[in-house]
Amino acid sequence: MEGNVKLECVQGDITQQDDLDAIVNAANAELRTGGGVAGAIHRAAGPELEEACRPLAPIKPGEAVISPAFGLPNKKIIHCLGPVFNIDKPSDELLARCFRNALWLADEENLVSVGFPAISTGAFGYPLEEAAEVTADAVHSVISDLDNVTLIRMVLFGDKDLVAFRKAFRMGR
Ligand code: AR6
Repeated sequence: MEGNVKLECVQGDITQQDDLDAIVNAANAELRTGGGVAGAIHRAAGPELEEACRPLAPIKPGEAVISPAFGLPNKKIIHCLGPVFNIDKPSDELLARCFRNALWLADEENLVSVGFPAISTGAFGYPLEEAAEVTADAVHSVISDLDNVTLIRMVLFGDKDLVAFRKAFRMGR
């Protein structure tokens, strides 16, 4: 717990977080289906999602926009564009902005629980440990601003990702 906010790091699939109000998509600028997290979210949500996202695109690195969740069990999907590591610069600030903007947006929308994948650590090439540190700092930096969000869950796909994020969030194992 940090104030009124519970922080969790779990291993799992971001499309299987039935108890969360919102999940975050590691999107592409055009908010199209794509691969990785984005592909999994769009497949699970159905084709209406791409349709609903069209007027919201394009987005810039660090930006966050929100849509309905359609076939997913959550209320909303928050789409963030992470930086391509060392191409979109400063990569650490742009990655931090994703987490801060997504949490502020969730809070404004009265959402109480939000799940994040490890944005930018797949196709966008951000080294895992560094991304985990930037993420943990960014999350901690906005917690005191949040009035509605009371649960933030990092949903890590692999073993190594879980270890790196638990370490960065000082959770031990
Ligand atoms: N649940 C949780 N984490 C996942 C899942 C899942 N279902 N699938 C993959 N991961 P990526 P990026 C992990 O590439 O680096 C897309 O094609 C994965 O192991 O999805 O921000 C978009 O269209 C990795 O650790 O996101 C964009 O073009 C992390 O999620 C681009 O990739 C992020 O991997 C975005 O790249």
